[in-house]
Amino acid sequence: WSDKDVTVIFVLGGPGAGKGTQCQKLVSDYGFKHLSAGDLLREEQDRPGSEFGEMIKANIKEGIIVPMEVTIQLLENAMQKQMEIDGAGGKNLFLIDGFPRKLDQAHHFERTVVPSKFTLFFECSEAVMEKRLLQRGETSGRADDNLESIKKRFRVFVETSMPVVNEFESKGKVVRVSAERGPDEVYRDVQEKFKERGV
Ligand code: UP5
Ligand code: MG
Repeated sequence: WSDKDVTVIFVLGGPGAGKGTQCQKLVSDYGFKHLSAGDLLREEQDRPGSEFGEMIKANIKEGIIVPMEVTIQLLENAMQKQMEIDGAGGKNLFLIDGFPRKLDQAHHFERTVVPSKFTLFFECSEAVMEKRLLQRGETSGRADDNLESIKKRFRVFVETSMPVVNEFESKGKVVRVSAERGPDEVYRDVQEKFKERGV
């Protein structure tokens, strides 16, 4: 696809930074479609007959990044499906949440699917993210919301995913928002920055 027809904003930030929470708010105010790579992987994991189910399950528990062929295919399918639903009059605005998590994924997606408009990056301390995730873990049922998995996710984020943010930053393609405060305060900052960027 061309970025003239399809707008993609990547939404990145550490585990528990609030990517999903902020995306939901943006969906209701701006008409974006929200595609969470993690949610798509969890759906695929639970899909009967999926050849990737076991691999996805094991990777998520360990906080390891699933091979991009799987994730990009799921994202592309979800975008295609959404565009078919919306038809010719659709605006094709997508928030892609939690992806790309590795430099080669970013390069491959932008080359083979569509270049991103920019990356919305939520900056948050590990102490705050840990507290949020442990609290969510009391009810979420997510296999990776436990202290051991959380520590592994933090490590992978710093070592493997931050280089993606840094590369986009060096190209002037990052919108950075502090995610330490409450959801509404964070969202106000997001809206302000989007306005500055002409969204
Ligand atoms: N909360 C949110 N915002 C708050 C705020 N401002 N103040 C106070 N509380 C706030 O929020 C987390 C919790 O905090 C919630 O309880 C929320 O109410 C509260 P959420 O919005 O869910 O944060 P989010 O950043 O989305 O956290 P999430 O846990 O989803 O982040 P991850 O990046 O860890 O999870 P994801 O689902 O993206 O990935 C999971 C795994 O899938 C990865 O570890 C990896 O193994 C795999 N994966 C891939 O391999 N490839 C991909 O491309 C994507 C995922
Ligand atoms: Mg999420």
